[in-house]
Amino acid sequence: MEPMSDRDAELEMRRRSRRAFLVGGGALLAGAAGWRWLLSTASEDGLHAPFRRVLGLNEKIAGEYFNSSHLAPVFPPDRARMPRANGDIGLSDGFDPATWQLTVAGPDNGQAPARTFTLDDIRRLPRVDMVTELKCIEGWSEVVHWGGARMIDFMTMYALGTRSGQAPDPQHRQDDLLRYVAMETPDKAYFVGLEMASAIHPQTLLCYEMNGKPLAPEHGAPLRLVTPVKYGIKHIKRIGTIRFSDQRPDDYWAKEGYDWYAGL
Ligand SMILES: Nc1nc2c(c(=O)[nH]1)N[C@H]1C(S)=C(S)[C@@H](COP(=O)(O)O)O[C@H]1N2
Ligand SMILES: [Mo]
Repeated sequence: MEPMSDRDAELEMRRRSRRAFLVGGGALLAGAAGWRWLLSTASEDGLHAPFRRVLGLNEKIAGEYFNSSHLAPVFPPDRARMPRANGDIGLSDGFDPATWQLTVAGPDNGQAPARTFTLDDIRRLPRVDMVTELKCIEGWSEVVHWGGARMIDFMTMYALGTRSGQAPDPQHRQDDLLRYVAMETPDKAYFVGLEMASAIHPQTLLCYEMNGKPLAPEHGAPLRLVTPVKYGIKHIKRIGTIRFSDQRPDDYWAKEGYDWYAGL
């Protein structure tokens, strides 16, 4: 192909971004953060050098972070159904949602004290509606309408997941992000690990609603993870603790022999 001028590249980038915006239905609900992410989707492999100049990305960022920013398909809301409640590990009896708090711990270096959040702290974040397919590794899937907040918005609003203690800025300060996120149920019986790129993916949500209703206990009330770029095993229900770390976290099903990434 002909080399592009910076000007051409900029126009092309705008065009692609606009198209990505229209195609990515869920992204219609996206705010500025989502827009930034959609721009970043145009930075995947196969683009001209001018593109990269326009975007101001270095190879490392483009490769490690933004390649995984592809969007999972979204569906019209009337396609949504209630999936079976599947898997109750970590959903032990005697749990009181009224006294639930989300604990967020930094890396295990004893520096950042743990912080706690209420459900209202999550509800205060920009609400995202997302209709995506929940795919279980056992072979079934269901389209579900989720309501919740983006993980990246949670991290940005409360300045979480970085070495500096500042709000994450994946495009400009990638090295400031810790490499992994671990989540576990309050009783620690179920736990998942995510690489940071997936944690900050625009479709990775902390969900408190399912098909227009508050999350039911068997589906993970008060708060669960949904990340349609991964199989259901990663969609931990009833999150109790989130920990940011540079060590790849343990993962319940990975320990049983499933792929740690469980990506789709
Ligand atoms: N705490 C907890 N979360 C969990 C599980 C589990 O056993 N315990 N199972 C996972 C699996 S295998 C799937 S497919 C989804 C199913 O979500 P659902 O019950 O809302 O359909 O939850 C995931 N999250
Ligand atoms: Mo599953």
